[in-house]
Amino acid sequence: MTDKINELLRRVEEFKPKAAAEIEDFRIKILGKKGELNALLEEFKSVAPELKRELGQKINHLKSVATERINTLREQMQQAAADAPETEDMSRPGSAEELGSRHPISLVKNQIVEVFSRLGYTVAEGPEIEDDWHVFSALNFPPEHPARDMQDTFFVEKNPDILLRTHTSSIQVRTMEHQKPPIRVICPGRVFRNEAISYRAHCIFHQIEGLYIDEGVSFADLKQSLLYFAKEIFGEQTAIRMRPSYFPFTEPSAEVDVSCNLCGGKGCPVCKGTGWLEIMGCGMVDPNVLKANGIDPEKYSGFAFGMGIERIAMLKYGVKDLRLYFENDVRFLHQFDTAL
Ligand code: 2NM
Repeated sequence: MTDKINELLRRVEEFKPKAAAEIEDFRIKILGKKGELNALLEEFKSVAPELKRELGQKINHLKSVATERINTLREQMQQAAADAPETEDMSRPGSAEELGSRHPISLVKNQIVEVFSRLGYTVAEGPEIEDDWHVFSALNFPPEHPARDMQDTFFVEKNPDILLRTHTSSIQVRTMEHQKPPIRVICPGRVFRNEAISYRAHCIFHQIEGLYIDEGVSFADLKQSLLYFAKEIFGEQTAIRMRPSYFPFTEPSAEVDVSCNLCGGKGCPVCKGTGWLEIMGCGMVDPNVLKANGIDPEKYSGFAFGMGIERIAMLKYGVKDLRLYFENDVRFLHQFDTAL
């Protein structure tokens, strides 16, 4: 047994690890529960009593030498790692952080909101999943109106009362519910229509609608507000014209065109030779809509307007295909970095 102890002592003293993991392996092998030291102690139990004293001392000595050696080797290994020269080349140039850029739809939305906030409008928002009342009934859409058809509107599950809003006018209905005139709100948001996707149509797009209700609001107020808006967005030289139109929620209603900036009104491929570009719809809020929303049409009148943000951005930036707004190709998105 003395030979075994001496042999183990020699191995402990000669142990020269190359890596930190070797030290732990060695510790388990020698000092671990099923290690060689415990095997010796097991053997020690059956040693003759007169030899116990000497052998016991030898084993204790072996244990303390082994423990100490392992601790020392561990410390040396840690120190060596800390002292090792830097392997990274600290003089290499850093990798540039690429900055994101604002989406053109957000840029144009912010510009439009900015213009109307100068006219005293505040921003209102509302839910994208709506009910029939806020999207259609409160806005004077008759029960058989084609916009209510499956063809145009996305319904949520099988309930015909729950649907994705097809315009942001539903936000204005919600505003009229909890606010008495004077009301001046601008409502940006995502809208949803069941349309085939092409360069000029998408099933998801962005609208911004405005509503102004007070005593004595007239069509002349509407015209001046929209002329101011057009000049702010498309430039001081911009003119507008209005063409009679129809919407369920306004009477009278009109389409608004701006003079084509590219040809100065002479006619070019962008304005299809007309000198004018359609930018929005508008009108005087139908008395039926005021009544449905608890506002007395004898006392109050108002105007409303609505536009597609994608279309305004296309005209402003010359974007030819609506689908580009939804593909998020950074080569497209980065072109608007400094657009504002
Ligand atoms: C448009 C065109 C004309 C409109 C009407 C209303 C409300 F809530 F007052 F009835 N909100 N938006 C409106 C009017 C929207 O978008 C082309």
